[in-house]
Amino acid sequence: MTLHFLQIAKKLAHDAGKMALHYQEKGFKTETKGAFNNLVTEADHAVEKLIVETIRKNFPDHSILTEESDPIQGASEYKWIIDPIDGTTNFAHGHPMFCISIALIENGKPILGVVEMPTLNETFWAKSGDGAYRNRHRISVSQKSDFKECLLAIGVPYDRGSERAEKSYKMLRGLYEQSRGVRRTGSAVMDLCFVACGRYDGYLEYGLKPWDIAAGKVIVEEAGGMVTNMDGSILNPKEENLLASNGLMHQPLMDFIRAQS
Ligand code: LIP
Repeated sequence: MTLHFLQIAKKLAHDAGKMALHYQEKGFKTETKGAFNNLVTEADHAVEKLIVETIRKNFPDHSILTEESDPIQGASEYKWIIDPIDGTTNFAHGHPMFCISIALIENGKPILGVVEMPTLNETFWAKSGDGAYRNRHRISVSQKSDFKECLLAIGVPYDRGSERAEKSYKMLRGLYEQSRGVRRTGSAVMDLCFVACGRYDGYLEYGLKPWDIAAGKVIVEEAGGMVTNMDGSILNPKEENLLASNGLMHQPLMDFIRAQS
C-alpha cells in the first residue's frame, strides 16, 4: 500500500514542481501574512490546490494539513502534511532555493516523505524502513564528528526581535566561530534534505511548523540521522524547535545550544 502512496506522492511533487517553475516564468502576485516578511504567493495557492485536489480524488477519506488552507479531517488513519512551496521568500525573489514538500502520516507516525527541488532537478524521498534516496541514488548522512570539520545550517524565525530570533543570531555567531561555516538556505525542508545527504552535518531552527518538518524528518531518519527537539527529546509535529544532525554531531550541538541559554 505504501508503495502506491509513494508513487502518487512522487508524481504529484514532480507536477507541482513544474507548476511552480511555470509561475516563476509567467510572474505571480505576492501578499504578506501578518508580518511584512512573511510572504505567500499566487503560486503557493495554485500548487496547494493541485496537491489537495489530487489527494482528495485518490484518497477521499484521508486527512490533509497544509500551510495555506484550513485542515481537512478524514475518517481514515492517514494524514498528508503539505508545504506547497517551502522557501516562499526565496521563490518570491526568483531565488532557486525552494521546494515542494509532501509527507504521509499513518496513525500519527510519519511513513513517507517526498521533497521536489525543481530548480536543482533533485527529488529527495524516503519510505519508513526502506532508506532514503536523492533521485535514484541511496543517500546517507555524513560521518563528521568534530565542529572543526562541519558545515552547519541555521534558520531564523519570521518574528524579528523575538527572544527566539535573538537566540538564533547569538547561535549563528557561536556556530560560525567553531565550524567550517554556517548556511541559511531559507527553506527548512531543503536544510533537512541536505543533512540527509551529508551536504550539512547539522541544522537547527526555532519556530517551525509541521509542514516544514514532516517530510524532511522521515528522509533524515531513513538516511541514518536524527531529528529531535533542541534538548534531544522526541519531536512531535506540533513542536517547533528543531535540531537535526548526522547523529554524531547531535550531542555536541545539544551541548552548544544548552551553553547558549
Ligand atoms: C520557511 C522555512 C524557513 C523559515 C521560515 C519559514 P515557508 O517556510 O522554510 O526555514 O526560516 O521562517 O518558516 O514560509 O517558506 O514555507
